[in-house]
Amino acid sequence: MGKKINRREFIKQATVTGLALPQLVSQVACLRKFKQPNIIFIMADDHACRGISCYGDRLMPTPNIDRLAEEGKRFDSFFTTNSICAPSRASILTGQYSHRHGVIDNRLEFKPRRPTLPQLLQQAGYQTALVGKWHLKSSPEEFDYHFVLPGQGHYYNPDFIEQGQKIQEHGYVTKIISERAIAWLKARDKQQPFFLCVHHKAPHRNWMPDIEFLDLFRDQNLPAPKTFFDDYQSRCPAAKLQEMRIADHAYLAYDLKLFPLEERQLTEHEQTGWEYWMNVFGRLTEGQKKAWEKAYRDENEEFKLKSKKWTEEELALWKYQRYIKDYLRTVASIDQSVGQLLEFLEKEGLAENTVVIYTSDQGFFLGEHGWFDKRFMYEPSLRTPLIIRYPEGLEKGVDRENMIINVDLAPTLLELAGGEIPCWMQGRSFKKILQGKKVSDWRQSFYYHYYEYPAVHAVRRHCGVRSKRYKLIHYYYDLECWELFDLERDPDELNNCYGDPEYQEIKDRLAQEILRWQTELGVPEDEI
Ligand code: SGN
Ligand code: CA
Repeated sequence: MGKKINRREFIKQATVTGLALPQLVSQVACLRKFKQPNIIFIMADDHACRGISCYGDRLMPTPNIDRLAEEGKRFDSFFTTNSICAPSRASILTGQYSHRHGVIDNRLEFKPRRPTLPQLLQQAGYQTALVGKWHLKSSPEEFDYHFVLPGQGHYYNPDFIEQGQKIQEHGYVTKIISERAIAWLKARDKQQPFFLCVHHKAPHRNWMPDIEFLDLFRDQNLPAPKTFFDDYQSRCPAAKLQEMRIADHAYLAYDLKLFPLEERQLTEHEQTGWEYWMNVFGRLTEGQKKAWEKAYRDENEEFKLKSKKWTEEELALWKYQRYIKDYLRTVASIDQSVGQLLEFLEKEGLAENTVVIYTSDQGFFLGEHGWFDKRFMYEPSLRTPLIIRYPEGLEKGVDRENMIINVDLAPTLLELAGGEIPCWMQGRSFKKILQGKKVSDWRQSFYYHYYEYPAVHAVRRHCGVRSKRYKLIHYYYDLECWELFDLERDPDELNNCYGDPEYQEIKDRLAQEILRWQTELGVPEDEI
């Protein structure tokens, strides 16, 4: 028997081995026998599966994203490993979990110690560009070209940083990003394959739609999820202690577009929201402001007249309507943009040899449990859309079974591009799955870890494991509490069966599974 090592020793060894290997990454792939595909990686910000019609929900039609799915493959079991922006983006770039690439929350700067996906693709002969949201604090020098939003960016008349230079654009963010992406495609070097990232701001908070979609859903009532009035019984205290309830934490002006606000509505909380609102609304031109005032005026007047008489439930449901409609209106622009890109590829004869990916940095709560935002390991924020179209060579259809995670994207794209997958990547290429082949040793569970607490929305730190049927969550740090869900019997995750003797064996097995993954992935034992 070999020498038994403890977790700390295991992690140390894994790190040391990892450090010695960048040199082993393949050099320029100039003599490849196959034609390297172009890659367009479209990533929205906070786009939940339920906000895409081909994912089965009827909230709104997204014909262009659906078309991509019809011509490609839709993954129903794609998950993020830390449901928040910067960590997820860094995982996509590195193929590593948060603790390994170092960006465990949105507050940290991305300082990669090894070549990231665009650099590895450059080594494989690609030209690379990033247009849209970056959010990793550093300057995205690893791309040949960047045109990025500073920080979270703005919906209207946004600033951008183009190759290090700040400029202000006029118009709506999703349109500008699409135009700039297409402009880069037109000007690219046609001798080289390309990797283009189109990273949208929408549908991120505060959900400001383009003027052309302000009237979408007018006079319609969109269904609220059945868990909207969740009372959090049986769950750990974290579910109650969050600060992301539509009814309580969405700002009237900034989030729900109730403007102008009356004196009585200006609590301390609303004063903050009002300042945020003035900041974003102040960016609009006079013409844009007029269109906004016209679009919201009647409903806001009605709210002013009637809301004093409403019950708490009625008020919460009104807020939900405003929230979900604005969220989906911003999605309408994303769908439009996907259509424009697909059309461009066709027109240029690029459709056949371009892999087009549609995804998001994570999922989002669209009113489930009464919430907006993400962070929790619950399904609406954990599950993330993933659609891949590559007309040459990949199988079409829907993959419901295989659990794919965000760290798998980098190795997969590298393999599709004919590059080599460096050993420091913790994800695994799912190229075979894309080709419709059965991969018998594919993972049966995956590990999740959320760290950003204390912070906005007050979601407690937790880690956990999800298998096809079960999910075990461990809240630690300021809480010590466990949740176990049987997703087959309880897909909405309302019934924590951690204490149920019927689940004793499953609970123990999953707890072992958490430890196994922590060891394998090198998760530090001490809090980070
Ligand atoms: C901002 C939002 C939060 C959101 C984080 C992280 N507030 O702080 O609601 O959770 O971003 O989002 S806002 O008032 O600035 O809109 S993330 O997608 O970047 O992780
Ligand atoms: Ca996000």
